[in-house]
Amino acid sequence: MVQINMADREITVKVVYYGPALSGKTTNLQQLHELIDSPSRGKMVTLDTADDRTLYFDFLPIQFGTQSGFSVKIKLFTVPGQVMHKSTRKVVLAGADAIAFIADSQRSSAGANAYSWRDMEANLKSNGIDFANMPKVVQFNKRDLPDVKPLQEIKKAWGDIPTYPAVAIRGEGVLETFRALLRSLYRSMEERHSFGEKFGVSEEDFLKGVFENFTP
Ligand SMILES: Nc1nc2c(ncn2[C@@H]2O[C@H](COP(=O)(O)OP(=O)(O)OP(=O)(O)O)[C@@H](O)[C@H]2O)c(=O)[nH]1
Ligand SMILES: [Mg+2]
Repeated sequence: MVQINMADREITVKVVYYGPALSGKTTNLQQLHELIDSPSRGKMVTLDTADDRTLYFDFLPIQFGTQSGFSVKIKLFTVPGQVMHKSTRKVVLAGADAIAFIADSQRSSAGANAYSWRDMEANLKSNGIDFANMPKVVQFNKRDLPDVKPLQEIKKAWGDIPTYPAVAIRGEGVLETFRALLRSLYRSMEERHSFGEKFGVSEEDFLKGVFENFTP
């Protein structure tokens, strides 16, 4: 739920990284945490088990200013991918403004990707969130591994939904995915709240605000 605080000139949005177990959701957030300059990024909170599986969620807050004087706060979350954590995923998804779906590119993971996508649709529905209008991008991670689905095949299968290849452990594709998601989020806020006109924050200003805080 986009929160707009006129008194403090502050906009807060929630972004969720969703996907099957071990697809690289936590790795994406860790990479973003490393790439963002420290005044803009908050402390990353990770709640996981001894074997690094997310138990509840990861959380990374990012904050930046725009030319119009509004500050933008982005709350980034990951869900726990393991099937048994379904109810936790539903809670983490509540109030989401945009979703990055992190899929595992290995052919052997196709079933797990599909299961997780349906699980996400169901959880959005039961949270009363409109799936069709949710800003979303899909990342096909782990391109470095053998026997991954070819990108052409992926593009064909996903049609209108933008897909981005990544090797998240090396930081490749992590920013591209995040940038595409924020662009899509901005456009959805523009449609719903006339964002640019009301707050004087253009798309360029919004994306620049985020990305000038990254050191490539
Ligand atoms: N080879 C390879 N391994 C990766 C890549 N990205 C992440 N991994 C590894 O995959 C494993 C799982 O990554 P996580 O980021 O913890 O996965 P997750 O999606 O958060 O998993 P859950 O929290 O269980 O849902 C870790 O050992 C990562 O180092 C990648 O691009 N290539
Ligand atoms: Mg995780």
